[in-house]
Amino acid sequence: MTVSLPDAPWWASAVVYQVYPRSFADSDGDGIGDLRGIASKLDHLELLGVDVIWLSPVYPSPQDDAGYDISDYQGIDPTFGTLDDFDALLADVHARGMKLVMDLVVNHTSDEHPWFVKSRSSQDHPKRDWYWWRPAREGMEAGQPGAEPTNWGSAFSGSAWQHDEVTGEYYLHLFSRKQPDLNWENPEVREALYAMMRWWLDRGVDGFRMDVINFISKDMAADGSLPDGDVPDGGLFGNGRPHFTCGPRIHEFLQEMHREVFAGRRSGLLTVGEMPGVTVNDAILFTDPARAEVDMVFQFEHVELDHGADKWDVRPLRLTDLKKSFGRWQLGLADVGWNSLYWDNHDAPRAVSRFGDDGEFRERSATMLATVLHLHRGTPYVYQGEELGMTGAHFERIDQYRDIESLNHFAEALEHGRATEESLLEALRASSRDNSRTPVQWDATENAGFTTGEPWIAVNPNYPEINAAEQHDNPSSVFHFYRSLITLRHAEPAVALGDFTMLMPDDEAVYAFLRRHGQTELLVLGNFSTEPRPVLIFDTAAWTGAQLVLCNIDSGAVTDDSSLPELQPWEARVYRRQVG
Ligand code: TEU
Repeated sequence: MTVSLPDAPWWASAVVYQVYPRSFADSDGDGIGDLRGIASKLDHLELLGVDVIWLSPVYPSPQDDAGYDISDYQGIDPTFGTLDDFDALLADVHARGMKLVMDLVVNHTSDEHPWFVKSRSSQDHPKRDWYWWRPAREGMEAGQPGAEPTNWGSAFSGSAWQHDEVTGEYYLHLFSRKQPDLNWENPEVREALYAMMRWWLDRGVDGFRMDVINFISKDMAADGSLPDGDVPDGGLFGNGRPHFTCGPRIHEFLQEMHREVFAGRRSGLLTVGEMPGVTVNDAILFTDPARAEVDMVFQFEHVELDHGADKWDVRPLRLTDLKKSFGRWQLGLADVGWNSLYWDNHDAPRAVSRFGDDGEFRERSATMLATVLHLHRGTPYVYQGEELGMTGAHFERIDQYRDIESLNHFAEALEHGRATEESLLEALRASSRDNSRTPVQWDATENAGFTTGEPWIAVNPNYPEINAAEQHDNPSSVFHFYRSLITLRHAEPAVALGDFTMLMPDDEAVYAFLRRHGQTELLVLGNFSTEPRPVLIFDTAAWTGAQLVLCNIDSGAVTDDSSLPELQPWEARVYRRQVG
């Protein structure tokens, strides 16, 4: 049962589940997941208890970046099904009391989108200015090395500019060559995108997860030029990020979008902006309800704490850094705005393999990570398979990878002699996006029950042990633990709304905090290590006799002693007491 919380937005007590359709469930044996596959697994999501499904892109797409390169915003890729399949899925999701949120990818389109095909056709085409076309750098000839309009690198290796033979100009693509950036400076572009968004809302969808939405406003000078970025030591390209992250018109664009698309619509919609590089101060502005921009943002700080020079250079996570970061976000958005909470998604390696122990303590570390995350203030997101404690792919060979970012990085680093094949494979094993893109493990039959065909990416060979069928029947499984966490958020206002106080900020192994709402106080404890660890909080005696609400060790901890028992490896506990 979900308690209704007066004065609180509905999503304070909601949990969102991300479906990455290629890897979720395949209904027709082509090896790629599809809409009917998703429909066939709604029982699983209903049993889990999630409130909202976020569907990664299912639109027509050449699939250069797994669907984040869209060639038609108002259709469904035949690989995934039809609009009728979509409507049927949406109706079923609604009938089960859940909502469905679409992925909105409007920083860029596919180069095969008719808008870009027209834009590329000539310098005079009315759609020319819908994208970022620029001539070669002054004094240089188009196509020459270094003649790109700016020195920015793309997120997927190489320059962010592509020379186009048809007109001799360059177009901007912050991601792949097949993902040209839309020019949001042009009001016609914005109007076309808003109309498309209204069309989906009219169809019944419940909101949008907005892909790299804080990149849409670029730092353009009055003469139309864009600035060069600083080149890091030994780097091949300049860093353009400061020139397009939360750019000068970003708030204006989001407020306009809100007015044009969301204002006056039914309540119960959800908007979440994916925002790499967003700071707490930016996030307060983006999520202040009075400003009418978005409900919440995905920030990236906590998933970059283990990065060295870049994402391929992984360092061990210092727990104190994680606490500092999460603590700052909790405090920053305590009064105004709202946090979203996540470990995993289709771009990140799985947290159980990254911050936990995916060997001996897989279940315990997966459930500990989940407890710590879900008990923060904010809306938690569960990425498919996370609720099963699925582990990273850790592929051995380059031909097992499918992700454009991974493949391009491998090729570029080898070409420039920056690393050996062996060290690159090691970096991919830790950080590749494909780690989390392997098919959902439904049961112990061939291909984990994901497909009857040849899966587009290999199934993790551990599926006979880690799969949904086994966990549905096993009350002490990771799946049932996630259910308990979701039930707790639904039922306990202190989880949804309580104040947050970090405890033990300097401890490198134990994550501890309080949540307080009215007379109810929760104590959350998680051991991020394989050693037993003491709980060193000021008033342990106050917790004598407190109710143990949740624990990830079957035998459970007892509190009839005047101190809190030490935490076992990767143990998590949540206590509740009444105060004042
Ligand atoms: O991701 C944006 C983003 O900046 C990263 O998470 C990105 O994957 C980065 O390169 C990781 O190192 C979004 C989507 O979630 C991602 O799947 C798309 O590839 C990207 O935008 C482009 O649409």
